[in-house]
Amino acid sequence: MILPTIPTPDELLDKGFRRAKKAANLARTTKIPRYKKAKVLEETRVKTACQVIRDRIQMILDRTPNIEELPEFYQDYIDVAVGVDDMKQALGGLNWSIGIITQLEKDYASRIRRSPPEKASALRSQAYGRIASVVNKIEKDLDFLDFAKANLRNMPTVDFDATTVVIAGFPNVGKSTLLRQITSAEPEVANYPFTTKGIQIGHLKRRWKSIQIIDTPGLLDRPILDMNDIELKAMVALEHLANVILFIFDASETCGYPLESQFNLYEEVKRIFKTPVICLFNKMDLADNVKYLEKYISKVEQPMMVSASQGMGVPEIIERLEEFGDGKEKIRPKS
Ligand SMILES: Nc1nc2c(ncn2[C@@H]2O[C@H](COP(=O)(O)OP(=O)(O)O)[C@@H](O)[C@H]2O)c(=O)[nH]1
Ligand SMILES: [Mg+2]
Repeated sequence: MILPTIPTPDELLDKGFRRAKKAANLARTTKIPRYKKAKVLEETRVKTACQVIRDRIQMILDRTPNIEELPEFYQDYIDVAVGVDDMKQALGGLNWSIGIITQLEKDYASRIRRSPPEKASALRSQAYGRIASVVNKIEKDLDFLDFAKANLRNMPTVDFDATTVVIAGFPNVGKSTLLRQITSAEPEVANYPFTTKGIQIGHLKRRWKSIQIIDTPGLLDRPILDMNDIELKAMVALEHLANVILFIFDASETCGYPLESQFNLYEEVKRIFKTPVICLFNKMDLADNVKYLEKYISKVEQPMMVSASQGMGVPEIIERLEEFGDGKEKIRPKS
């Protein structure tokens, strides 16, 4: 998501006052009766300063997407990354300042018009002081929006019409290998709050549907019970997106995690997500202790035996994925 560039209060004020001076200089060259001149010029300065500053703030509001109108996944994402309430408060602050500046413009324009010419300059200066004070009051809001802009850059580009598959499983079970095998192109890498590596999104186009596969290093690869609130929120965001979860076991245990622990993670994922889960037993080329493996295979529904690095079983996985619905069913307005 690209948010507009956010100025500092000083930049806003500089711009407003500089443009006001220019406008007054321009007005000076026009024909104005002598007795009116000082008042006209000061009024021009106040009005121009107010308009320029107000327009700049309005532009920020206009170019910031309305959070409530975004798909639920993005709302969750923004909430985890920067906080939706804080974001709304900052935008509210900007809105407030526009109202106050509009009021100041009206007040001081009419006061200058009604004042004796020798008082015009003092009134303009008073108006500038008030404008500066309003703009300085939104400093924390501007700061926050600048922080939000930095944090919401490189948000994952999600295709809300595609069947969305989220990959889970311990580190080194073969998630990245599988993602690359299923989707031909290099996966797109995007930021994801509270994962260090960023998420990978791969796309697969079939004749009649598109499938996107998301790998989230650091999020679905360790016991969920260890997670903090924010990590859990990041997981909920994924849940809103996923049509199906692909849980990957390393049948060979060469990843370093015994099947027992892998099975516990699988049970947690099943418990927390309401989304259907497909189980894959990967690295079948290395698995030799069939009896031992059988114990876990028999505990899951419709397991698939694959070898991601050899491409074995990959067409069958794609066929399974095609059975699932697509993103449209997942999008609902946030209650
Ligand atoms: N022998 C074998 N190795 C595999 C297979 N799938 C993945 N690997 C290897 O396992 C290691 C970890 O794979 P990776 O995809 O990075 O796992 P991730 O951490 O879950 O993303 C890499 O060295 C892969 O080459 C497989 O089916 N068979
Ligand atoms: Mg990986």
